[in-house]
Amino acid sequence: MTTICAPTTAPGRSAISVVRVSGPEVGRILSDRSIVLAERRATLVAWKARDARVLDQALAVRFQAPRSYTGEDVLELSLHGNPLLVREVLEDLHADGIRLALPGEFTRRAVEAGRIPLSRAESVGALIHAETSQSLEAARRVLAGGLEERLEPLRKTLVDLSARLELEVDFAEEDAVPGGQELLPWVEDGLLELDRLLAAQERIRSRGHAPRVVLVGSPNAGKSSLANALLGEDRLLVSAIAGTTRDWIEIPLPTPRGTVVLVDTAGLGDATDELDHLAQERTHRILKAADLRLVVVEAGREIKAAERHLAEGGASLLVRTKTDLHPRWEAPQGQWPVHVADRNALAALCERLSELLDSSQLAPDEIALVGERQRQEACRAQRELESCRGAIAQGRPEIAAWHARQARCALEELLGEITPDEVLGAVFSSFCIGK
Ligand SMILES: Nc1nc2c(ncn2[C@@H]2O[C@H](COP(=O)(O)OP(=O)(O)OP(=O)(O)O)[C@@H](O)[C@H]2O)c(=O)[nH]1
Ligand SMILES: [Mg+2]
Repeated sequence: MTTICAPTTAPGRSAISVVRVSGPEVGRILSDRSIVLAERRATLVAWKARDARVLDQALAVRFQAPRSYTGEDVLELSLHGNPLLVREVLEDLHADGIRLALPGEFTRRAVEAGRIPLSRAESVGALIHAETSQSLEAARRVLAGGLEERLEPLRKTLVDLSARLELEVDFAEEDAVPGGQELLPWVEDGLLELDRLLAAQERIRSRGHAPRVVLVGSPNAGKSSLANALLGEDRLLVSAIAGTTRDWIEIPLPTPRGTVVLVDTAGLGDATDELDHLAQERTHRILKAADLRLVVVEAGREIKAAERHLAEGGASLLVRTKTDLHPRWEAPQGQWPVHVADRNALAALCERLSELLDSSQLAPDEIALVGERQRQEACRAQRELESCRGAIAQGRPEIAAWHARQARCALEELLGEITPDEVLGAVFSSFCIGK
């Protein structure tokens, strides 16, 4: 195994930058520099280049194999956080025969050394890239071993299921009625469990980013004014001239339950020139990425077919603006009347937007799968269990037993107990360098 090194902190200036070295040459690198480190104890050292120049005063920690992140000898150097300094240290190590780690290579070594199963390693990547507190929590639970704990009973059930089905095969000739029917509830329970894990992942994934709330409507409907009123600041350009907003603009809106992203757009209507046409095209494009559409229509006016269409399909709210100009008008059921100075209506709308964040909350003991690979293995286990159910119903225990075994294999691969090399390559290529 070669020895590898990489910065483990983000590039740029900071108080501290950490460089990690892992592999059998760690001891040699230290003794070449006459540094003696007690294991797992932070020690201030003068970190020297190979030509004995002092590069930095660094805090060094040594982890001895196998009690380290990678399972190998590891050295972590906390340097002053200047990218030039970090580069000098890495170049010097490189000249010493230590190569730069590939993305995710430290974690890959941890998996190969049996320090952590693949399913947990994947959650390390998910933890670093999580953009919402829900996806962060989901990754944290898998990293803490929640997935193995959760799937162990199912794995045991599948082992027992195959064994029982094989017994049915052995005794089939003595039995007049084809057996295995009493095992159907086991299969159903397994399917239900996989369903739950997949559904939780889907919920978290669809909220892997802050929810996007797109304001859409005719020119001059009051979209930008409504966005400003919700934000409580004069952020967007507003005017009585139709067609004020051209590009779509994203602005984070803090709500009591977290942040949603408001997206103001160019008004939709009869395009009068090339610019109008281009601006409206952008609005249509961003609408596809909306988690919620706020269809903005001035109060008191007839709703156009296009607006009704936007308000009916999928997640949307019909908001009626400028109610101060139409004091006698009453909003029909299900529509949201508001004007820019109506604090109560604005607060109620903001509360409604924050519900978008709530729907993705994890229940206290809920576990969600992490990443595409885990999802695919869970789907494979599901397909095998469905085939198993079909075979039992047809009185074919030998075929059912085979599918039950395949379902168990999928589950073990999901957990990373069996992992082909190319799977490891695919998983870790999406990691960052230094992880
Ligand atoms: N009285 C009153 N006027 C409003 C209200 N909301 C918006 N307006 C006015 O309506 C006009 C259009 O407002 P905008 O917010 O620019 O409308 P828009 O939908 O963003 O328009 P485009 O960007 O052109 O598509 C401006 O003159 C605003 O001052 C409101 O609640 N009450
Ligand atoms: Mg506007």
